[in-house]
Amino acid sequence: MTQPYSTARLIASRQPGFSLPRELYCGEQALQDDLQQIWYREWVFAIPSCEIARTGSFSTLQLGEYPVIIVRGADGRVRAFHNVCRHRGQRLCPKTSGSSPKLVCPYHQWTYDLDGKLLYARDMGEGFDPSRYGLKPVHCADIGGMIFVCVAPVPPSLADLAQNLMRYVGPSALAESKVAHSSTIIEKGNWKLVLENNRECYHCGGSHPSLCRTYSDDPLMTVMEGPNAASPEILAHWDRCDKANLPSRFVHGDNMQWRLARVPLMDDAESFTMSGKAAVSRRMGTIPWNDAGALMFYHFPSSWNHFLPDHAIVFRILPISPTETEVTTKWLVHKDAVEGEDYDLQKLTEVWLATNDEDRRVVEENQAGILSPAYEPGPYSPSQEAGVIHLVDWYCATMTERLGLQTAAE
Ligand code: 3BY
Ligand code: FES
Ligand code: FE
Repeated sequence: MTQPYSTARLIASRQPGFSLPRELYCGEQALQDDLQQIWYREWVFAIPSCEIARTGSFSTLQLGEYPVIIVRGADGRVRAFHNVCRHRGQRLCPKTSGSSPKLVCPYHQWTYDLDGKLLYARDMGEGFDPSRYGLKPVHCADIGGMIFVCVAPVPPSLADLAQNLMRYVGPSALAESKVAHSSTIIEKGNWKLVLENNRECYHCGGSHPSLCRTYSDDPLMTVMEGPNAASPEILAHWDRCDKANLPSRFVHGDNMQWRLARVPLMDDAESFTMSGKAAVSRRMGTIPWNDAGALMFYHFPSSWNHFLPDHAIVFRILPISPTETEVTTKWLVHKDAVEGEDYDLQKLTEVWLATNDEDRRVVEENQAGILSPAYEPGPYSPSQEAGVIHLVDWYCATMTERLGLQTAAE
């Protein structure tokens, strides 16, 4: 098959430490390769488990070409399935979330149990064997209240991430929380631009007046070298957290695919609010102090998160087209916190609603500039954009390994 360019060749030609070649940010073939080699092979953060707390609660997402449904069964287990009816392929559930005792196809009402078994199909004739037409499963893992899915036949190992993530988010007791607010926006930018922008705070001072009230844009606050190598302020915070058995030190996965670290906010701020004070009077889980800082967790390719003492904010990105990305943000609070009494929704959400919109604008302008034939890759700041370098290095290494193997097998 002839292609206008090869993603593998473009990646091989890139200059380390520089932004990527143009086609990787806007080409149709690049997106197809990203989907095939990354999005359909990696674990993708889907939802917080508290969103489907009860039997029959479900949530759906569109992962590239794959519609997926995640549902809680009568046994309490969370399962994921391809959201595709086994009769004639209708998308089984068109809603993004809801609750239903059974999964009923809207077309001809084939009816599936919450574990995917086909329970009922009208007038299918003698010899029809419903056991052959259960929903197709998708790999699904609930790690400490964060649900990940993977559409690959054999998913990569989650052991290392699972062990660390459970330990770090454990004190936030995500399973004992609820979604106070959810926002979904489409950014007109390639998914890698959305993620690159998230991995640095070089732009924060110029773009995020409200976030910068409580979050330091000093690269020393986001760039950590190891569990004992960070700025004196962070090291002091980690010492204090250690004494309270609050896992906080920087840990990361192979090739920096994920990272966990708890960092203090500015001037003893408690939360990402305009005042710096907690937005929710009831703390989550067993976090011991209002000023425990933000546990930062990212996982490539789909997610970044902030677990604060009073609330958590989880973010999920999904590619929509070469130049469009869906960004979903959810604000979690203790399940017994009452809106209007324990928190004010506007105060809880205003900083990150504004920040998301500010990020959307810079990402869209970044994409608009890159669409120019005059764009050429430019250098990342080694101190300010080390996180972006980790991202593009992970991306290029992963793609090269997989596209390379594919070529060798041909
Ligand atoms: O979209 C719906 O409401 C239903 C419930 C579960 C499956 N779906 C067809
Ligand atoms: Fe689902 Fe016919 S396509 S019942
Ligand atoms: Fe930003």
